[in-house]
Amino acid sequence: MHAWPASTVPVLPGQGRDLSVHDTATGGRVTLTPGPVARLYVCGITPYDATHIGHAATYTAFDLVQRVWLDAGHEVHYVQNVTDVDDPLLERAAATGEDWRALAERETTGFREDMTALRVLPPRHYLGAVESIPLIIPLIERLRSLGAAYDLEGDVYFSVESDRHFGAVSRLDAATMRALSAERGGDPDRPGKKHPVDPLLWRAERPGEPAWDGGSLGPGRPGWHIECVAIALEHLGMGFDMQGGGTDLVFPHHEMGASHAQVLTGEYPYASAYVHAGLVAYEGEKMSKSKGNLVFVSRLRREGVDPAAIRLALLAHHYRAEWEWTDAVLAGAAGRLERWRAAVSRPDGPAADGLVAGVRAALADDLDAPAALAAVDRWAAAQLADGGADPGAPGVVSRAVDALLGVAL
Ligand code: 5CA
Ligand code: ZN
Repeated sequence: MHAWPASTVPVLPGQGRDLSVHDTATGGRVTLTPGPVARLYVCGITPYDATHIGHAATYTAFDLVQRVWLDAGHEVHYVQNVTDVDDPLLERAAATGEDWRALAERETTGFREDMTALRVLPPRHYLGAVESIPLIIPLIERLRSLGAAYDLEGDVYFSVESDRHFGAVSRLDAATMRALSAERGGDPDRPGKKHPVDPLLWRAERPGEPAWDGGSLGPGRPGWHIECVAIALEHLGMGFDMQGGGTDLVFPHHEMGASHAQVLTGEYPYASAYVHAGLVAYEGEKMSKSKGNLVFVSRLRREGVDPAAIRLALLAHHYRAEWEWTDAVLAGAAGRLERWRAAVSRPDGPAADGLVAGVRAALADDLDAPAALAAVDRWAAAQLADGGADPGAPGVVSRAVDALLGVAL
């Protein structure tokens, strides 16, 4: 699968710092020290509907990770998947009578366009579940041969008890795991399972559902967690720097992914940090496809909203916050964009060295985008009030805002 085009990233004078982030697995801060190559896996969309502001917020948060690492002198190997076959996609296609492949292709195309408009830098490898099936099957066969997988009426399950580190990502109690499993695609009440939260690795063919030849697994389709593991292990390898997604992926998805990989490789941990973005709400509830309270990026763009204003509206909230999208949030961002553009369009300005250092420090400190915006606000306010004598300053500010925040002024 192809990703989307990258906007150019200006190189700034000096060098950024190493990134410190809140890690879900430890519940505290970790400062990541990637080698020359920083390795990032961010879970991609399930393409059955258009990109909403919640998705955009999550991918913009991890875009900051890529930008901070680039600025710190790393090469970034960023991998993302597209869950282009899974229950919600098949259910939506069945409900509307559309071919599931056509639906997935259309929504993935829309996602690429939205990401391009928001200047989210693309992953280096962008892979669909369907095209990754040849990678997935041998992993499931290996889990079986290790005694970590078992068959149930033709389906194949992963045994969570096979991983002695199981639970280390989410650190949740058994009752909460069970409840979240039921809510998020699992089947804790299915009779015959070894453990209620054991997830599917391979779902045997059902009438009317797509299926692939699984070799010794029989015809069927892959489970959700093993999809991301197969793609991450193939393109990043074990022990990569960061696994990212929204908080709804902590359990079961990232917990199961870590366990699958740890059992497969005998190594620990799967990722150095598990980083999760807070869920964005609209009209009082978490924005979700199932609730239907969605604000689509494509709709805002069609209405003439500048994607840079959408991006600034997202960046005005810390990625871990759970915040609500409102018209006022967007209006505030549009006003800020206008002030910043006016400020950098003047020929001279106040010295900008402090601003570059301030934005760098804010982002390295658990991606504190609101603090980074405040640093730019201060420079813009001084520029608009009193101006300054440094002829290079507006250009430096403009390049820093572009490189580190992804906003073209
Ligand atoms: N395909 C899987 C991951 S492998 C999936 O969760 N797809 S998704 O389309 O449902 O979500 C894509 C990303 O957007 C996930 O990281 C998810 O946590 C995030 N996301 C979904 N809803 C919101 C929201 N309201 N606010 C912030 N992020 C969200
Ligand atoms: Zn995933």
